[in-house]
Amino acid sequence: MLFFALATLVSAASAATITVQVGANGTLAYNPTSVTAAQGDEIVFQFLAKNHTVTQSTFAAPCDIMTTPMAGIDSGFQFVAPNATQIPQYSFTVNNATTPLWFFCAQTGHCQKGMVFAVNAATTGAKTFSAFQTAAMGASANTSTAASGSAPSASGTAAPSGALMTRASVVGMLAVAAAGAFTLL
Ligand SMILES: *[C@@H]1O[C@H](CO)[C@@H](O)[C@H](O)[C@H]1NC(C)=O
Ligand SMILES: *[C@@H]1O[C@H](CO)[C@@H](O)[C@H](O)[C@H]1NC(C)=O
Ligand SMILES: *[C@@H]1O[C@H](CO)[C@@H](O)[C@H](O)[C@H]1NC(C)=O
Ligand SMILES: *[C@@H]1O[C@H](CO)[C@@H](O)[C@H](O)[C@H]1NC(C)=O
Ligand SMILES: *[C@@H]1O[C@H](CO)[C@@H](O)[C@H](O)[C@H]1NC(C)=O
Ligand SMILES: [Cu+2]
Repeated sequence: MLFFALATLVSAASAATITVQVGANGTLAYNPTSVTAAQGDEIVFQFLAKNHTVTQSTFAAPCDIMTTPMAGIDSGFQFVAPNATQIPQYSFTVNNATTPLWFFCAQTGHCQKGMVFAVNAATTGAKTFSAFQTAAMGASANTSTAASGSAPSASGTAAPSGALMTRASVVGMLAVAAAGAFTLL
């Protein structure tokens, strides 16, 4: 019990921000591809090019948006013009570090090219990031999984960094919170 209390305290005190680049240098990739996060850590996705998404799936169906036990979180398509001077950003907070979270890009064909991402994937056994990516690359193309684009427009008015952030808790077993945020960087 004492250990639990201390662990909770430490985890709360050390909440970190983990930045993930999406499509850097024109690649169909998240960088890094897989991260380890503690409860309370915020994962921030910076969309650097093209027209990608961060969309939650399951290990079993890497290229389909999760529908059960709850709707997966979804950044929607984030288009970045070649001459863009601002980039869209999307973030969510990890509420349960012992539940692995699986993601893919919903742009046509990107998931099948290995554009997938994981939080707290196992490092050994059947459900590693590598196994997930391999499964994604063997998944049938399925354009009906395209993200719904529920996120707000990236063309925000000039505002202090973070001021446009909204946060919507996602309830249910998966225990992640989604926040669509379009910070002008
Ligand atoms: C993008 O290119 C820059 C410059 O070559 C390099 O420093 C950076 O590591 C690259 N990033 C990725 C994700 O490939
Ligand atoms: C981004 O991709 C989606 C899905 O392919 C498409 O519907 C949308 O028009 C694209 N956005 C832009 C600005 O090209
Ligand atoms: C495509 O995705 C939808 C939504 O996840 C699913 O209902 C459908 O069965 C999938 N089709 C194929 C061919 O995988
Ligand atoms: C980018 O290029 C498009 C098309 O030429 C133009 O309409 C837009 O104003 C440009 N945006 C910036 C930020 O330069
Ligand atoms: C966290 O996830 C694990 C594994 O999925 C689950 O057993 C546990 O009940 C979850 N804890 C909370 C507080 O939701
Ligand atoms: Cu993509």
